[in-house]
Amino acid sequence: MAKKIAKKAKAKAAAKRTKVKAKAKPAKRPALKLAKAPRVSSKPWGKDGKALDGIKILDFTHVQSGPTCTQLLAWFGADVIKVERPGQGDITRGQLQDVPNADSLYFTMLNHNKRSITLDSKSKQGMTVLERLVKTCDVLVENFAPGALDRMGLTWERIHSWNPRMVVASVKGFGPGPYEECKVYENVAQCAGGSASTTGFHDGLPLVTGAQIGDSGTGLHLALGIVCALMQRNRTGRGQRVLCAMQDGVLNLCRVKLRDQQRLAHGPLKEYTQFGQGIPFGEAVPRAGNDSGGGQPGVILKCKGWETDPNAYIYFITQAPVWEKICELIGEPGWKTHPDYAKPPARLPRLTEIFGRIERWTMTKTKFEVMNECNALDIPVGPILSMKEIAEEPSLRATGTVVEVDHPTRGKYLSVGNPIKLTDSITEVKRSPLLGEHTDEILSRVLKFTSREIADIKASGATGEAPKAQAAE
Ligand code: CAO
Repeated sequence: MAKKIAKKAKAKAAAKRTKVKAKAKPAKRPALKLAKAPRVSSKPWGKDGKALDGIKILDFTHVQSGPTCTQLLAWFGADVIKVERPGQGDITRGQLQDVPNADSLYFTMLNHNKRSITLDSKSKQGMTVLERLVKTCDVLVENFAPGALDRMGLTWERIHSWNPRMVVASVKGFGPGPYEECKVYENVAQCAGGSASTTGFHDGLPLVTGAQIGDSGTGLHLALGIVCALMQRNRTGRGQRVLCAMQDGVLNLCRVKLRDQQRLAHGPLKEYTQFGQGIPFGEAVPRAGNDSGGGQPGVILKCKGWETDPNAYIYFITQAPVWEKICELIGEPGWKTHPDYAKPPARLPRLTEIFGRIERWTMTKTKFEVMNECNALDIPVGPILSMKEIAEEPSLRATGTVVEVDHPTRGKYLSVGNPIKLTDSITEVKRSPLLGEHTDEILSRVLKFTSREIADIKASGATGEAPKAQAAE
């Protein structure tokens, strides 16, 4: 009997299990958490405003590094209000002037799409205006000498108490450390950031490069820092400080050289031309002439016309994957299989001879003919383009990388447009402002001072003289 009951209970339990199984729903996947975002726009691409619409920048920058940064932000749609000292303004307005009584190209090419207000920040009324600017804007960008902003009375603590949402972004020459108080210009940064010691030929002087990696390079870094700080503010509600030291910015761009410094501890840098020439390496990364930083042997070679044209040259890289095509092209098919030339390690000690042979071929053609013939075979080469050729290049005009801008006092001039292309935030390059051109409209429309208050501010001399009639377009 007991056995019968146990059997029955077992059968019941089994039936229950089957029932449960039948009832059981498939395991639920955890729901995908989609990022919260506004509805997807149905407006045509490029017709739904700009990336940084609504962001106001208090632009306290001058010379090159800071203005590069705020120009980029302005191109992406931020309202950039450039605060300049009455009478003089940004010192570059008068530097390297080519047209008398007109803002220099130095200034106009770095300050597009901005508004200018003149303000003596060291006067009482000037500080009243600045306070309202701080309370109204999202970001303050400056590249004064170390301590200058504090001396003006605009300490981080004060700014943060006036507007805790404000991002305060600075370019300085050096970060905290022994040199933090130093004033720094472009070439100082190139030297201190490791660029100069690694640029030039191994038996020559250190060289600075024409690319403004200290100024414009650091401005570019700062712009990224600002956009990140604004993104974080969306979550935290508070602003923060952003610092880009020019030494750090240059070093970041010289990253491959710090890589080579460490490789040097494990033996000579075999892809450097000096290895093939049998020149011993010292303790520090040497200047590598025109060697490529990526490890693929590359040099600058003469092209047809080099005797008279200083830019009739081409950068040629003997990339391993296209070596056989190069051999065919230059008429050395035997090198494809010859043990002295077939493999990259065998070629390293023979690079001078190999490039000499390639140059005998490039010298029979213009740099553009070399470019066309090589690219047809996927062999990467770089024609040395002069600034004249770049200025006249139709494809750069078509993409807005080179733009013609009209200016009321200097007329038409060429500038470099926004090199960063967004499909839904199209850059329109607008001329730089005249000194103090927007003082009135900023005081009244942006900062909402009454006409009585504006009259008082002006009478105090805080904004300097009103711009002349020709200043308004
Ligand atoms: N109203 C009143 N005073 C103003 C003003 C205004 N609107 N704008 C600037 N000033 C004052 C500053 O407060 C400062 O006064 P103090 O010296 O009394 O504090 C003064 O003008 C000079 O400013 P500065 O020291 O920044 O300018 P400088 O020409 O002597 O130095 C530079 C220029 C670039 C070397 C320095 O600003 C610097 O090292 N900046 C950081 C690094 C940098 O950006 N370098 C790149 C420059 S581009 O090659």
